[in-house]
Amino acid sequence: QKNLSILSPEQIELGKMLLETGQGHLFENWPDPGVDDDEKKSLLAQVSLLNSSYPGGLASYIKTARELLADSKAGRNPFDGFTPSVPSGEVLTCGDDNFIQYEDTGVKEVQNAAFVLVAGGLGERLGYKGIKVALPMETTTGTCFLQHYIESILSLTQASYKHAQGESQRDVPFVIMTSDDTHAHTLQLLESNSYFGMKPTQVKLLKQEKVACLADNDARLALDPNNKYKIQTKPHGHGDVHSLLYSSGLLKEWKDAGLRWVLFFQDTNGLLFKAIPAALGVSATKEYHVNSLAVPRKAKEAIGGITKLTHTDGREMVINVEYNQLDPLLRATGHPDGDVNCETGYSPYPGNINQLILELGPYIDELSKTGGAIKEFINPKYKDSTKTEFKSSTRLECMMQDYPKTLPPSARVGFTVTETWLAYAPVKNNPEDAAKVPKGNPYHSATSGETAIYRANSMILRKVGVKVDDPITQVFNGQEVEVWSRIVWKPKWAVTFSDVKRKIKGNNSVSQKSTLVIKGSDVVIEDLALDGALIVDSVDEAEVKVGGSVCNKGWEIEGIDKDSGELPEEVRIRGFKIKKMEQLEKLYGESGKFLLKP
Ligand code: UGB
Repeated sequence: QKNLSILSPEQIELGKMLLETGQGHLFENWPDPGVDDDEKKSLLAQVSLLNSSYPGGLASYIKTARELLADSKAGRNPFDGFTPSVPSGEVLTCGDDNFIQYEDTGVKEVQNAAFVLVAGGLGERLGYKGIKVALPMETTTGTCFLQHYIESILSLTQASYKHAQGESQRDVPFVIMTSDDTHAHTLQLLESNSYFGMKPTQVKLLKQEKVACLADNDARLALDPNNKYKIQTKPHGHGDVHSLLYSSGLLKEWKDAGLRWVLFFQDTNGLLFKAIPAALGVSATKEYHVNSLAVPRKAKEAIGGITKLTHTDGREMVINVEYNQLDPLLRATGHPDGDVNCETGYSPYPGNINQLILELGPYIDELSKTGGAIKEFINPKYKDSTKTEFKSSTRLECMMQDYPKTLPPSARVGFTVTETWLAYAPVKNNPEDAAKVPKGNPYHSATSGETAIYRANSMILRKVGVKVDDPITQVFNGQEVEVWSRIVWKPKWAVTFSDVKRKIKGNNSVSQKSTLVIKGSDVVIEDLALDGALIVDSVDEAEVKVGGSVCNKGWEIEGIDKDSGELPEEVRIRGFKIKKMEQLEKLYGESGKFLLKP
């Protein structure tokens, strides 16, 4: 009461709301006016931000928290009444006719799409101090994830225009969700690299705010132990992307501009864009409101399982069940072994890789009802079995793939499975944890993320008839990986399987020790025998044909001891570096036709 005089009317209203929702402890022991007034005002300014950045406001946050905390204390399971079964979806095999057809359809649709990257996570599991999108995706060229994503979107858009024949060309929007942990660095990375060739007006950064921490089962907001005028906050999860897109007004803007699709993806998957065109083709062909891309999942792998859930009351949904929930759900529903591989060597539940394609119209309709709020969960760590006290404060969390949970049964929700080698190689685990991954399960490390790029490109070249040598097995940072020829190309050379097929002619071979980097857009490889390193770059106006026999000492993958000396972090976490001994490197900087045939 005494302090009302120092607060604005809006702050007084917020204070009342807090008192009504059982948060009086926030104001306990406040000194008289004149002492700590700025600090008191800053607490209410923080409350105002927490209130405005949560759909429904803080009162709604506290209400949901109480309900979920009560459920958690009572041991109620969010899947009560649901039986899991294996759903059926579209299965794609890279390079077959079906794949090519879907890819073709998908490319046409790209100009009607908006791309959304969720990049607010700090990557604590990876133990990397910088932002993850700045990490090199592979170290042969040093291209970082963000550059690759942007160049892929630009090249896909170009390819889409070619199909459009005369329709007006639009710059497809690209949104990046950041957080306080990643925002400034992401902006700096973009600005210092001229947005990697994208128009700055195409790119929008939306920053997610953290949510208030909860101190106990009554959902009392937790104060910072070192500052009684500050509420502790923690990240709310990638599910925030929906409410941010909705409240930013972008969805409406996109709809008015005639867009039809919104594609979501995560921060460190260097393979994803190889599967995006075909997956978008599936969405367009099957008219899916929601399509999630999935890959075969190894039991206990830290990716969610796409599951069909059938309730005793008849409700059905196909939804991601997160990796920590799948095992208990299976055990509770008649599968005593829980999350185990079946006879294929994989879990029968396809693995969610959080690449979601939503149809914009139904998406807006749904968000108009929910404001973008996503079903949340809570994961308190209790001090003991009485479940009365927490070890540390907790908070509500939400995941972007839970969006379909509120959809009506009429919604068309599907998924598309494709090969892991083609579509999924995230960089999430630090070397120490990766080395402990059970044999046969993927490492999800910087080491496996990079070697997977070479494997995918080698496999694609094999599919179009190039004789690429078998890989050798090597161990880096305690992880056994296949090392294929280091084959890398820019998205502007090939952004679909069909592009690769068109640009590779005749009889070609690449030895295991080789490195092949194709940077120019109009480069045709014809009758090339490569045993060494070859790097070809060209301006868009140059037509280059590359063939003949290229033989030199090449570039070698050299293992390093991660614990020795002062290694840059991005080298340390992969356990190897590229040793450049000898190469043939050509740049065609003018228009014209050129032949490179040593
Ligand atoms: N992210 C945010 O933008 N904000 C946040 O508050 C948190 C994260 P993680 P996770 O495909 O590999 C997900 O931590 O959550 C971004 C799926 O839930 O890498 O453990 C962050 O920057 C799981 O089902 O992954 O697991 C990153 O881009 C499975 O699909 C993204 O969200 C798994 O990813 C994911 O964050 C996977």
